[in-house]
Amino acid sequence: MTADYTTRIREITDKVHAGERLSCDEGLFLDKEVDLLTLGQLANFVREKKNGNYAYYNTNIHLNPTNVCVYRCRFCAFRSDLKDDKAYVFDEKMVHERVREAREAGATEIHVVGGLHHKKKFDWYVDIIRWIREADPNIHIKGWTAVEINWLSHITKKPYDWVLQQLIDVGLGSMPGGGAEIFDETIRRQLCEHKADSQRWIDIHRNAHQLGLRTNATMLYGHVEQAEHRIDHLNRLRTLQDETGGFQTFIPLAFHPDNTGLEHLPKPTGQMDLRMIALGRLMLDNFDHIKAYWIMLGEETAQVALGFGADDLDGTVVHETIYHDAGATTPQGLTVDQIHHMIREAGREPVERDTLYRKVIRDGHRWTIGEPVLA
Ligand code: V47
Ligand code: SF4
Repeated sequence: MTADYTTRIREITDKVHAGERLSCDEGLFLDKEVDLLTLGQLANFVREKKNGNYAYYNTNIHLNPTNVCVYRCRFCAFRSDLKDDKAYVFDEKMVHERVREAREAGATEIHVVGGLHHKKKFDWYVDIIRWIREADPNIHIKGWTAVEINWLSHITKKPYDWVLQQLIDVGLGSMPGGGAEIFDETIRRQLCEHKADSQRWIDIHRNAHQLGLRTNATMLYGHVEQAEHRIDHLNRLRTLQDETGGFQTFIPLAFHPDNTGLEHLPKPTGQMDLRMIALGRLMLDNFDHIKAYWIMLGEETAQVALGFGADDLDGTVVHETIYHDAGATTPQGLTVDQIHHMIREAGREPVERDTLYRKVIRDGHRWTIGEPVLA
């Protein structure tokens, strides 16, 4: 360890303890040179300052209404061509069935995201949200990523805020953070050349925030990107959050290579997964929450992540397909008891939240929403 290294760590530690923002240079140093335990200790300090000992989860269910997609992202194993045997499209009856299942499971949230179908018109995307709302007036609909909003704007030739408003009018409650991948334009071109570019992703989230929707943000890591691209990505998110304050959670997403166009690449290691959680917590000083998405990390790493900067595990999930098509070996869902056990074993206190981070008060499968749960 050189004197310069020790001095830099001391300076960064002082800044973190004083609640000061880290620069991109400091982020790069942390990403490239600092050991996992130092990174984790710093991130855990921030995590406990922001969220105390709480670890959040929600009771949710996924709905991927179609896997047919006009795009061919190289990292995606979920998509299908129109005429593939595995191609599917949900209709009204199937949506109602999924909502009935959600209600029986006591889910407070339905997470809706899918492919961009070659033949489906704007109305179908609106109908999916409407059908959910008709079947359940209470469930929170977190749906359609910026990539879908961009596609809908393209096919209707209407601006983003018009598209978003139509969806809000039929029941959309918030947006997931997918489609961000890596913002760096050169890397993005290698991963997903034709879909919504970085500026569009940012503009759509800005628009959503202006319309009162809370959204999440993701970063896909562990493929061809380098530390410089990750820090640039986090910095672009931090800049938009300074402007709008509309992001709730940051979710680092580990690349799963099986059945993708990047199958030759190794899966990110547990070491890297924990580093990305910690780095996100340290750089995104204006985000309240960092999510360790257990489906993607595996239950074991997600549990450890609760001590490395994460304060949220996502939810019970049920019916996850995007990661399972790409080789995830986690279960497709967990029970509330299993999540409680994971959290308690990690020394944290489980708190069931709704999508907007308010406490969920339960009476069996019936629930009501309480106060925000920030410590
Ligand atoms: O945009 C696709 C990623 C995202 C692979 O907001 C892959 O609460 C790894 O965004 N390996 C969709 N990642 C999932 C997503 C998400 C998940 C959970 C919670 C929330 C939230 C959002 O999944 C895509 C893409 O970045 N993805 N294929 C793959 N093979
Ligand atoms: Fe289509 Fe989304 Fe897969 Fe890209 S990641 S190919 S946009 S389903």
